[in-house]
Amino acid sequence: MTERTPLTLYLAAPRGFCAGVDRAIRIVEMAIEKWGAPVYVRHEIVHNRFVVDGLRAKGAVFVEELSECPDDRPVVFSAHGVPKSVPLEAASRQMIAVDATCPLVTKVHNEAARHHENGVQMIYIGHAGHPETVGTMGQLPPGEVLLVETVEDVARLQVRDPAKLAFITQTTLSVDDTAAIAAALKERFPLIHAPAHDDICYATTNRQAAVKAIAPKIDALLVIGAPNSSNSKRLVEVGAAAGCGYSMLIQRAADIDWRALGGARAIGLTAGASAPEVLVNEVLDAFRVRFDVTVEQVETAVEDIEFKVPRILREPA
Ligand code: 2E6
Ligand code: F3S
Repeated sequence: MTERTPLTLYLAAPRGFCAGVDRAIRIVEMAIEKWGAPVYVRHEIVHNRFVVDGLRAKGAVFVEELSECPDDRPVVFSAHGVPKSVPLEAASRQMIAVDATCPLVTKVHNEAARHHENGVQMIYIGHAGHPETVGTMGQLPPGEVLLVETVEDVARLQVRDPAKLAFITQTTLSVDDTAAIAAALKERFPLIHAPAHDDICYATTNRQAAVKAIAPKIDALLVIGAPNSSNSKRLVEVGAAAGCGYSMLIQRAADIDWRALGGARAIGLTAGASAPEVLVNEVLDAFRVRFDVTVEQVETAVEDIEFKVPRILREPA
């Protein structure tokens, strides 16, 4: 038998599910238990095919718009949040609607509403077209929230009154890129109201910090996550920015380009906030088949946050 090449896998921690994802999945499961199948879910509950397929097998039906749901079945809104018009429409149709928006996204919605009530125009740092962006911008009337994606966008902004401005952010952005955009906003609009830090959530922050911690030790980084998962894609970018010449998003073990990893002796592995740990184990097993693997977990933070599900699911049927 030929000897397998030694390889060290640096496993980032924290990685994988955050409290908001865990809660959103529990909400769909509990809704199916409470009301039976089918339960409709507006948009992928979290951006992961394996999670979505698992819930579909239990009786969830995934749609993109509320117009695709019947009035007489419960609907769950995804963890990314929805524009204000969506729960209003559900109420007007007298639907049972359960909101699985992550509480940390709802906090940003509330911040936008509070500023708006005070006559403050909002600037949103985020990615165009992402459901969280659509949901958060959709908390206020059209034109009240201006979108900024890059430092260059800041120079192009046309605001109503530079003295009555505030900014908020998407929760899954790159911490470093966002700091640069926030600095550009503060330079152009010195009176702008800024959130205490930014609105990037603890899970996004911790997962990016863990990648930065392993980056100096590794030849390549693999991030388990979906192509439409913002937080997962940011981990790939953070790895590349921290010096990983090869930083790649994979959905599962079958996506690994073994030839590209050929000469690597130290590989970093992490998972986005919507990627289940079972996929991490699948990737570890795939490496063990090909290499003599030593796993080293690098833990840069301990997470013990848990979010309660909405009251309607905690009450008896
Ligand atoms: C809700 C808000 C933030 O694409 P994104 O990273 O936003 O979403 P997921 O589903 O990949 O991650 C969880 C999540 C949900 N993050
Ligand atoms: Fe919430 Fe952050 Fe997760 S906003 S869903 S805790 S990635």
